[in-house]
Amino acid sequence: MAFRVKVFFMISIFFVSHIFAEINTNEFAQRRDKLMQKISQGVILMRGAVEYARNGDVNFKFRQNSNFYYLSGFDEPDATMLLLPGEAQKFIMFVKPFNAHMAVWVGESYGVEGAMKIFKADTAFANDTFDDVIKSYLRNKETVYLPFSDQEFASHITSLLNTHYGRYPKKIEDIDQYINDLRQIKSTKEIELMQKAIDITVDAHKEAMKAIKPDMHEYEIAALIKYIYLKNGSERSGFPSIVGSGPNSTILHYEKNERKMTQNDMVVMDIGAEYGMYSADVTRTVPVDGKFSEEQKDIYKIVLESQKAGVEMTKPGITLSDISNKSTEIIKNGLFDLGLITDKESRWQTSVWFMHGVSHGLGLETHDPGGYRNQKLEAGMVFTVEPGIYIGENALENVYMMSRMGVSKDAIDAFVEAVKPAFEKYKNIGVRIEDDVLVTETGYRNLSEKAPREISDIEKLMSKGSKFTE
Ligand SMILES: [Mn+2]
Repeated sequence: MAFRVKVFFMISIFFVSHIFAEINTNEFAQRRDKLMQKISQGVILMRGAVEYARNGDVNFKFRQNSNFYYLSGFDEPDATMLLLPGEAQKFIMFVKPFNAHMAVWVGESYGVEGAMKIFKADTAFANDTFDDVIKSYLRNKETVYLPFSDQEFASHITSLLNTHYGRYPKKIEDIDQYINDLRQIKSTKEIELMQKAIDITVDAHKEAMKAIKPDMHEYEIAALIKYIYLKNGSERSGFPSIVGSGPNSTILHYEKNERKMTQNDMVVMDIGAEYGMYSADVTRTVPVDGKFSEEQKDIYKIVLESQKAGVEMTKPGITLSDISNKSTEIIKNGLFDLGLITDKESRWQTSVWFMHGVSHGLGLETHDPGGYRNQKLEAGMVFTVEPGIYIGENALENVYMMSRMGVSKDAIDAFVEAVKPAFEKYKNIGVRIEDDVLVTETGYRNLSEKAPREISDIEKLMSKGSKFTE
C-alpha cells in the first residue's frame, strides 16, 4: 500500500511551473475587465478543469481549462471564479484550501491566500463553502452567465438556483462565445509564447528529418519529437503527435505511430508543442529515404504551391474562405493534370483526395475559437494553412459513398475507370503541409517558416546525420 500511495502522489504532483510566470497578472485583469464590459447586466460564473482518473489511483496529468486560464492564470484543479461587473469586489475565487499535510506529499498549493495574493482575487473562499457563499452573491441578480460547454457545472448551478426560486437569477446565458471572441485577437505576450511553442516544434521537425531512415518505427520519431519538446521547456504536446508513414500518411488523424517505415514511404508529421499553455500546429511531409521519387514530387509540388498561395494572400480584410478557395483551386488543377480527377467543376471529385478544411484558429487550443468562414481577418489573429492530398489505398472503393451526396453510380463508375491508372501510380502517398500564420497590420508573418518545406531544403537536411541515430 505504501508503494501505491507513493505512486499516486508522485503522479498527481501539480505542475506549479513557469507557466504562471509567463503572463503578467495585469493582462489577466485586463481580459476580465474586457469581458465584463461586454455583458451589460448580470454576473459571470465559471469553473476550471477538474482532475480525471486514468486508472486505479492514477490521474491524467492536469491541464487547466483554456477559458478559465485565459481569465485568471490559475493553474490548479477544482477552482471556480465569479465575476461581478460594476462592483467594488468584482473577482471572487473558490479554490482548494491549503493543507499542510497534503503539502508534504504534493508540494505547496496556492490556497485561499495564494488566490488573493498571487492571482489578485478581490476575495477568495475554500471550495467547501461554495454552495452557501455563492447563493449570497447571486441573490437579487437578474442574469447569470455560465459556460454551456461545462454542462455538469451549469446544471449544478441551475439546480442550486431552482431551490430558491424568486430571489435568484431567472435568466441563464452562455458566456463561452464572449470569451471565444476575446481570445481571437492575440496580445504581444501571447504571440511571444506561441512563437516559442512554434520554434520548439520547428526544432523537433528538423531533428526528426535528420533522424528518419528506413526500418525505423514511427514511434521512434514520435519519441524524438517529444524529447525535443521537453528538453526545450515545453510542458507537453498540444495534441498527440501524428507520425504516419506509407499508407498511414493518407489517414488524417493517425495517432498509433506503430508502423515500421520503409524505403519508398512518405511520412506525414503533424505535430505541435505546447508552451506557456499555447499550442503550435505544424505539419511537414518527407520521404523516408531522404530523396523524393518522381511520383512523390508530383503530389508534393501541388500541395506546396497550394499551401504557399494560401499563406501569401493573408492580410486583414480577407476571410479564411478566400484562402480555402484559392488553395483548393490549386489542388484541383493539380489533380486534374495528374489524371486523378476528370472534371474541374466537380466538387465531389476533388474531395476524394482532399477532404478536410484548409484552416483553423490556433492559440490556447490547437483548434482555437475563431476563423469563422466569412469573418474578416484582423491583425493579431493566428490560424493555420494546411492543404493536403491523400491517395488512400481504399479510396476507389470508398468513393461509392459519394452516392449519398446524390452522385449517380454511373458517374462514379466512370470516374473510377478513368482515374485508375493515376491512382495506381500515386497509391499510398499522403502529403500535408501546414504553417502557423499571424495576421499583421499590413499582411502576415509565417511563424513556422523555419521548418523546411522546399524539396531541395528537405533533401539537404535529411542528408545530414543525426546525433540521435547512428
Ligand atoms: Mn492543424
